[in-house]
Amino acid sequence: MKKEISIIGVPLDLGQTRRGVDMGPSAIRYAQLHERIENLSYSVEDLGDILVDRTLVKEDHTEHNLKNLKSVKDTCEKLAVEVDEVIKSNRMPLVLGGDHSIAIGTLAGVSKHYNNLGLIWFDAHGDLNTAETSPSGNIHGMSLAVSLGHGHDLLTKIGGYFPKVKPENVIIIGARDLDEGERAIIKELGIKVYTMHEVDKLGMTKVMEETIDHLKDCDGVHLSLDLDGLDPIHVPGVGTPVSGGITYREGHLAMEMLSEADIITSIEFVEVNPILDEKNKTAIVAVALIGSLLGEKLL
Ligand code: EXY
Ligand code: MN
Ligand code: MN
Ligand code: MN
Repeated sequence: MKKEISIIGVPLDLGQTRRGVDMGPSAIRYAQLHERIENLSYSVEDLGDILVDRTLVKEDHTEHNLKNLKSVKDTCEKLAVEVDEVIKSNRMPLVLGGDHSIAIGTLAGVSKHYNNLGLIWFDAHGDLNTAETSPSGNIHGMSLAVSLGHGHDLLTKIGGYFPKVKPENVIIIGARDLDEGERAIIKELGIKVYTMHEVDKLGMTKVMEETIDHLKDCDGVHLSLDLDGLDPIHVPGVGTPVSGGITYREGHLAMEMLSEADIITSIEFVEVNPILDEKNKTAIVAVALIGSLLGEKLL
């Protein structure tokens, strides 16, 4: 793993309708992210937050079933530029959300640097809707589809190229709430999904061994971790909680195995909503998981 990390906050809450997730980056910083990473002998720089232009919201009510399209697009474009610059300067981006629509921007900045990017999508949801299939019109439920090249042109073409990732290089872990249209696209594109059924049945060790093996020919791997992939008992501060998720220990084991395999080249942690949280518990879990991912060990 690269030993130089650049933190980028993305205080975007417009990819969904529950306010508060824009405070996620602050909550994660407050949980001592910087210190935690520095203690692992990384050189850390915090680039601050991407500017979310909320004046665009008033223009944002025309597009069919795509809430706040212009605002999300604008933020993702800025994020893509910043992520691109971080990678060009030979550092690893660590992006803090914000809702999961920001993955569109992160991947637009990351993917151009790799010929065969792998993507681990840790989530209770598939985020594989399009405006045609979405039950909510919330773009955070569409970000993986967009990154695969499915969705509105204004989103799929961010960064000037598409798709950002090939379906055979995508692995979803922790899914337990999929819409009908998402199930159809999973089948159509042959996306590898470890639902909670597979996590229960195989155990997290096997899931991660298979994941790491599946991505062995990739020249980079992006981890997009939606905190709602974990069980809400451990992370109450998420906007779309679903019971029966990944446990705290399974989450750590997954991060520790990725650390040992040394395959992750860019990272994002999303959907921390301090307004819904209990004493910043969710941000604290996020920072602990990032610690494990970056090589923290007890002995
Ligand atoms: N599938 C539902 C929708 O598209 O509205 C819920 C999506 C929640 C997305 C969360 C953040 O991962
Ligand atoms: Mn998500
Ligand atoms: Mn989710
Ligand atoms: Mn740990």
